[in-house]
Amino acid sequence: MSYAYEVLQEVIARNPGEPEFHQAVKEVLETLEPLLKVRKDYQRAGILERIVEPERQIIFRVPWVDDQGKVQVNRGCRVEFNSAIGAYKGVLRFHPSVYLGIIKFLGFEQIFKNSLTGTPIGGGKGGSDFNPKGRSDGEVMRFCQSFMTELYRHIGPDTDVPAGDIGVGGREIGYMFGQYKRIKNAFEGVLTGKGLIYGGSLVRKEATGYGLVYLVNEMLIDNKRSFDGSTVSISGSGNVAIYAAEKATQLGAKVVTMSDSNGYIYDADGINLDTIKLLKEVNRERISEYIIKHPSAEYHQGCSAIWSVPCDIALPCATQNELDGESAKLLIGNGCIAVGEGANMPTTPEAVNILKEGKVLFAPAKAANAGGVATSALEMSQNSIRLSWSFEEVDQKLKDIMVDIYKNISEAAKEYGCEGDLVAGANIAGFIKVADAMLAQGIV
Ligand code: NDP
Ligand code: 2IT
Repeated sequence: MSYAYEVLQEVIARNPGEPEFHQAVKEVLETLEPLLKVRKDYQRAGILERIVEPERQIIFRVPWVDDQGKVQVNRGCRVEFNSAIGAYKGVLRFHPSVYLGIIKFLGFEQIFKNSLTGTPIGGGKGGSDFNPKGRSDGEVMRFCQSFMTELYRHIGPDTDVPAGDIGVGGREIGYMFGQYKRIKNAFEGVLTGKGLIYGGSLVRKEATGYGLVYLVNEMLIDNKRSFDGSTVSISGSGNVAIYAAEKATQLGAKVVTMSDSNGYIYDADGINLDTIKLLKEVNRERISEYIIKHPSAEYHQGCSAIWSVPCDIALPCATQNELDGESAKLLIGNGCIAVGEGANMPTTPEAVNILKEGKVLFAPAKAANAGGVATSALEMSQNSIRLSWSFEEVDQKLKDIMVDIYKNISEAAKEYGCEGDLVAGANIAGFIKVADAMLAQGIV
């Protein structure tokens, strides 16, 4: 039994009922095998046993009062996973599906993703089972204030710096920042994704989607392909999806699908992003409304069939495990040449294998969506020096980071005998830096 396999069995036994966390750990540990064969010092120092166990997990009650005067109670949590290379960094997710297993999978992935960015940030993640959908601004504000009233004591600009994810956008970050500042009496860069007029960074809003396209573009160029003239299928219609669509369109692609949790739209003429931004960013409406303005487009109830739409490049940007084995077969059958993960772990392990066997180029989330957190790190730098960089400056830094990530993960894959396997390359390259920092810092 290999060292990695033994640790994986222990993770499954010690963390029952957390399948997403098991899935994320399994993928990383399996791909580390070639590295662990040559780096026996990792086993001697118990690196794997330590890296799979969060440094700290905080679970707390979030009571608030709804518009009807009824008391509501949600559960909040923050998993501070690893601080070997920097303060904990990672988002807060507000979605009814949130439980510890999801936050732990996200937090675990964040360690390696953050390491890949080349910036000094550790891994953490948090969230709540609160559902902002259908809630008034007042309700969202009261929830966010209650959430921060507990969270504030665990975070800080040099300790743990949360940001936004599913269900946490500019509005929620604003309410949480306001409450933190009020309690701490300190205006500091404790959250990223802040509004531009109170310490936010230009490009942070666009960063994950743009970064995804920058990285996939490197992968395409490396394989003598390009976005120009290609048909792109995107799932989701949130922050990541919208700006992935924007950048892909700028590079000459036609984006033909987008979705929300109710269904997807197909617009053969190319999706009109102004309509999507109005629907989603301003009015918080359902994507089904798109066809009212664009009657030649189609709306389909349910999300899974989105991958049956023929495309050259697929960018899953909604949520975990949204692209399964069947979908992978459909994509291959329709001639898809590349998949780039905008969401975290959107492709099931079965689908990843099918895509690999089908020779589809595959950019894994840890690398492909790292532009968001990388730009969060740039926001932290700007907060520290109390200066703001221009859009062009931040965008250029983001582009350079994504190009570097692609180079590092493809070289790592090659060095460890799995050329072209960017899943392995990303896991190995992200892991080495954290593991070596842990070695240097002793048994802590
Ligand atoms: P948003 O909340 O802005 O958008 C999420 C989108 O995905 C919405 O269209 C939502 O539809 C859809 N969605 C959510 N849950 C489901 C589900 N269970 N089934 C189908 N569709 C669903 O989130 P983001 O765009 O910020 O995040 C999307 C993904 O990208 C997540 O996996 C996140 O972890 C990841 N990510 C985000 C980063 C960021 O900077 N924001 C950085 C890196 C990764 P609906 O509105 O109906 O719920
Ligand atoms: O999954 C992610 O990397 C994010 N949602 C962004 C994290 C961050 O802290 O900006």
